[in-house]
Amino acid sequence: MSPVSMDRNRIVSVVTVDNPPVNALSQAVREGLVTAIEAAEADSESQAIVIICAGRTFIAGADIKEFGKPALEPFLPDVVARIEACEKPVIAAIHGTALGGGFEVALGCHYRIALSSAAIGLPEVNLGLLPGATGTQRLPRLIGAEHALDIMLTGKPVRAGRALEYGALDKVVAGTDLRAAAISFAEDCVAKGPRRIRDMTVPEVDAGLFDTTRKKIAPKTRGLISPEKIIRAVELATKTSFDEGCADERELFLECMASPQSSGLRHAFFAERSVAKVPGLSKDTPQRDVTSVAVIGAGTMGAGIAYNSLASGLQVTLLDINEEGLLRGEKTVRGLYEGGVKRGKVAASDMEAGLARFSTSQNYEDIADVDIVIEAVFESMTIKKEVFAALDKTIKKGAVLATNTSTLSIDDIAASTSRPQDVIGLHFFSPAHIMRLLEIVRGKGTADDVIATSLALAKRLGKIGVVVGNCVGFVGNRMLYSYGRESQLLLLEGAAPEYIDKVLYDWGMAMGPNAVGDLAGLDIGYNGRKERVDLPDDSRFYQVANVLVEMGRLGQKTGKGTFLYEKGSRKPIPDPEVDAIIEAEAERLGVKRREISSAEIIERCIYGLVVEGARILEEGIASRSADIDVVWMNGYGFPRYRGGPMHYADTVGLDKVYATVCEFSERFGPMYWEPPKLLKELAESGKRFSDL
Ligand code: 3H9
Repeated sequence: MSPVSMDRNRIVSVVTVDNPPVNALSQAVREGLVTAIEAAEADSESQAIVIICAGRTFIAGADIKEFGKPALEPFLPDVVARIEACEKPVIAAIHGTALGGGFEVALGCHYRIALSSAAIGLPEVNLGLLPGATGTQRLPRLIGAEHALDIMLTGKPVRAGRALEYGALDKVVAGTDLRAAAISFAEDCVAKGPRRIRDMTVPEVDAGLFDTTRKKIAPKTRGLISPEKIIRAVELATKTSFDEGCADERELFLECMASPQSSGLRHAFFAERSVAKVPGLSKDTPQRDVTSVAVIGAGTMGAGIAYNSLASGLQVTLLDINEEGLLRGEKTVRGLYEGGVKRGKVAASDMEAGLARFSTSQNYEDIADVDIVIEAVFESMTIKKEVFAALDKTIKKGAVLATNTSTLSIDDIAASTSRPQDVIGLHFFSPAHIMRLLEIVRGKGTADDVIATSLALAKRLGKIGVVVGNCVGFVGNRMLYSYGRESQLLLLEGAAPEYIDKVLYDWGMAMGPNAVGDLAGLDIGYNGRKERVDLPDDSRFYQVANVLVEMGRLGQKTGKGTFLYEKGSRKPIPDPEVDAIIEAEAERLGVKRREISSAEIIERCIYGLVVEGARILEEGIASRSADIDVVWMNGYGFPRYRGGPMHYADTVGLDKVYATVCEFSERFGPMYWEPPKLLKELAESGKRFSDL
């Protein structure tokens, strides 16, 4: 049965698209739309046509699942052109979100009516694309180049009220009966007849608009190709005929579609949605009620988690046995709220309501009734065990007991309680109220409903929860060890810190590894390594960082780490003293220094990640390679347009990655570079991680 149906209400034909969940423009929908428009046009009783959608939203775009496969006719630009060519007025009736190709279909219509709760947008840029069904040519004609550029370059949806002001909509109606409102509006449109955007000219634009826009977006679009193509397409709309502009848009769109960047961003889109479906965890798994949270430990992380929980509507108690620390934590929470209000991000009334749900305590008895505890104390197994033993004695039965440890064993922590089924890892990333990743670490005893509850909590906190298994460092930090290890070895072998950072930054990482170390504090990793008993027998392992910490160079907080920092500045400045320290260490350890190419830096650091990722998959610590990608894109600044380390390896080709890893194993020894069996098998059978 076609997902597009039609009925008639007196003189108005109503075409309904019903393709759950979001009415994406699959081949069947495209074909159905053309058939319906042709039938309505041929119907002598019909004088106007409404296109409306069933379910929760108007068409949310092209069907992204079809991308990367051979395109099937009818093509969307032709569908849009067919709608526009209709002799009878066609009206798009929008509820939910008209996005991408969905909004382009609406632009092919002659008029647009929407519910006040609806939004329109062209989010293709988030998928490494540009609007490819004539949106770049139609929207500037309708609302002017400046607003059109803004909508396409930010990719953000625009609320109906604002879209009406821009002229992107013709009418906005309150209430919920869109069908009735659209039919009545369509009757009014009969006398006006079709109004085609293709016949309009773009309102005059400021001569400097395109160059100013290029400069304005440059810092945010580093490395991306589609934003420039969007600007070029809109510029063409101001200079060429509609048909020429559409032909050029098509070419630019196909270039974007074929790029590895779009493949990476599309992978990111689906990967971030797939993490919520955990293999082996039924989607009907019951959840425990969570309305109150206690956060143990009022440091930066604890205060950030407390603020994040308050902002999500939860009742929060921040507990610390140290009074001074508790006061500081309370001040941090208030400061985060006040900063939000000052920047206009938080309403003053929300701050008031949030702080009214906030309390502090130094006494475990005060939190006995909470639904979930999130421990965020110092990263020491001894201290964590003491805290969990205390929680076990005081907290009500059935509460979730979570630890924010970033490396320690969940099972060992759970063993200090009588209820390992309630214990789980919730690994937040700093700053906790901003970073989107939440690693949800299941211990061997963790109950399914505790995992389901944690996934729901992640969503409530505005985070992407990724369920992983228990091992040292879980997925993210375990892989970070390999990445950091290589960048540290490269320092000894002759690459300067600022050179390594520049190469990886230019490759797309949010920051270079040395700048990240200084930001986080080199002592954090140093103390973490002290807790570990399984470090490799290698005197070079993180040795530069070790020496710097022992000299008191902890990073930004001490004004010097691997780099120097001027007072009040976060800008890393190369320090000749550090170069001398590195050279001396290399000599002491007998490491031969040499010239190192940028390609080697990238391969060693990124394949270091891939090799560890493959081991993590082999051991079942992550169930899918996409889960690893989501962790690295959302917690560690891995460029989204490369789709995460495992997707990146897939795009390079695992045969090539495997060959390089074998070469590194010969050159640098098998201790770090022994190729994982899984990588070998996939490479030899011509498969990818995503085939698993
Ligand atoms: C485009 O249009 C190109 C054109 O210019 C040119 C073409 C020639 N296709 O996000 P949710 C699935 S590019 C296929 O959890 P929400 C999604 O995977 C496109 N599937 O819901 C998920 O599946 P599952 C431009 C799609 O309520 C389910 O729907 N459009 C698509 O939180 C629910 O999704 C966009 O970029 C799709 N287009 O948010 C819009 N969209 O349940 C992309 C969603 O199996 N979509 N799915 O995991 C969104 O932004 C959000 O999904 C939306 C709903 C806001 C619509």
